[in-house]
Amino acid sequence: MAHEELPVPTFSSLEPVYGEGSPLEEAQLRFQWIKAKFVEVFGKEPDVYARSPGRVNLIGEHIDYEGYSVLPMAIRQDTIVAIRKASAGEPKVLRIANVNDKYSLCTYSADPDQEVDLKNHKWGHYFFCGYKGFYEYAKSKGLDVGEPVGLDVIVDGTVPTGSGLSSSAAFVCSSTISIMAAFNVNIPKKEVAQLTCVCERHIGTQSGGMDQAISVMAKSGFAELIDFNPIRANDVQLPAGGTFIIAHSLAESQKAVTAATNYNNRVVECRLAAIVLAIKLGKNPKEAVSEFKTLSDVEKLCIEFAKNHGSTNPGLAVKELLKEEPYTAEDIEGITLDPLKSIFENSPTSLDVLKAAKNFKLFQRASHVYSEAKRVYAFRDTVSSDLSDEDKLQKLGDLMNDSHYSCSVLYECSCPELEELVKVCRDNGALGARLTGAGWGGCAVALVKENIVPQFILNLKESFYKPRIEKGIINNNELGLYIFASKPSSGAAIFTF
Ligand code: NG1
Ligand code: MG
Repeated sequence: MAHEELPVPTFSSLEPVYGEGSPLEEAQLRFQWIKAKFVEVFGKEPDVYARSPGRVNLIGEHIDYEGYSVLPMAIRQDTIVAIRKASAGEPKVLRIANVNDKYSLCTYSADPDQEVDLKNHKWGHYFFCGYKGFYEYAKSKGLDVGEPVGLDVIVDGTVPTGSGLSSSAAFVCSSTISIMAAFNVNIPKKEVAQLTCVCERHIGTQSGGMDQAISVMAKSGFAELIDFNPIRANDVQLPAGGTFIIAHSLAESQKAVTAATNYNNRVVECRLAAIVLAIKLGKNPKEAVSEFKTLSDVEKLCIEFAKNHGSTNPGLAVKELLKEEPYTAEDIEGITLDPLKSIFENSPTSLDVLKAAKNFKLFQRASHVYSEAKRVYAFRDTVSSDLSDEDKLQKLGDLMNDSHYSCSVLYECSCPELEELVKVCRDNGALGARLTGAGWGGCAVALVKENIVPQFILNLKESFYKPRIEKGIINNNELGLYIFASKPSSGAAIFTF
């Protein structure tokens, strides 16, 4: 059976996930600590634990929400949620605590229908998203999970936040999976991936499904090509001799806070590009608005257009039919014959985007999406080609560099710190380097030949991090959190012990 059809695995020991030796010892200590903290805060032991990892996206940025495949791998850093389901007589309250005292206790009533209070951002909101997702799923499937009851929860996350490594999805997925385990609900991983993607949107970002899909479906030793509609994970064995290094730009990307001008803005621009292309390609405006939600929806029409011009590249339609200058709202309304507000009337977060936006760069965003979608397949095809490992690595590096250029120049989701970091990586021998995740801060990922990894890390410390240590931005002893090599780690798991 395809592994996405299987349920999230349940283990009674840590070895299957954390392996042997020091990672295992570290994990054992961590779980003991979580349990002790749980008893200290709630006076009882947890029923069950769930873990879900962060991820690094190797290629395919800002295209998951447009329906295109992406190619991430899970990292070892993860979020663990320990949970106890209260009995019917106990207060119907969710109490969410953290092993890190920096995060104070969050409480919510157990009513899953209440909205997430977006005006008051709290770290516990991510758990509550997962909680809502569980009940929404149960309702949609007609599952009887009983009346809501109280839940006691302790969270321990090691994925750095605001880094483009998906601490949010690690948290939402481990939350949802812990709740499912506490309620004895067992469903295929692809359904967990789908429902966690939808429920994380309660936080106010119109995310695609990459992060949740890889967090739930990852397999140790493999990157995954993730397809959407339906969600599928295809194993990708990376060539020998190369290592992915993750390095933080030290600019924090607060996606939930900047959504209207950054992330959601791009989702809206892509939607508008799809509508305008559909109209230019002969659809009437009403039909274009109702049927063309993403650039992948309009791809077929673009390819037909391209074929009439001797090409198969949907990017040709973008080049010929969209103007390079930014569109004003009036420009677009002249094409859609409908006010933009009415197109997005059911999406409050999109209306926020319209309020904040001066204009819309449809040409640039669509050019990025179609070219990035092609690079993902080129990456996959390179990996499975009969080139030598050396040549494969070189080609993968080139694709990563092209992806970064497109993110930076066409999608404009980079920032000065990331630009500097990517350049430092390349100057120090990386075969390729690019921003990873949403961007506007966070991490870069660099592909480096295995034999130069220690020297590469030393050089980055010297040229990128040392000046920042001197300025007091980070401490020397925290450096390991900001630059590290990563191997493809395994996906979500449930632990009972
Ligand atoms: P990060 O970098 O984890 O915030 C976000 C989205 C992804 C994807 C990437 C860009 C969420 C939960 N995740 O990831 O779906 O669109 O940006 O490729 O919003
Ligand atoms: Mg995130």
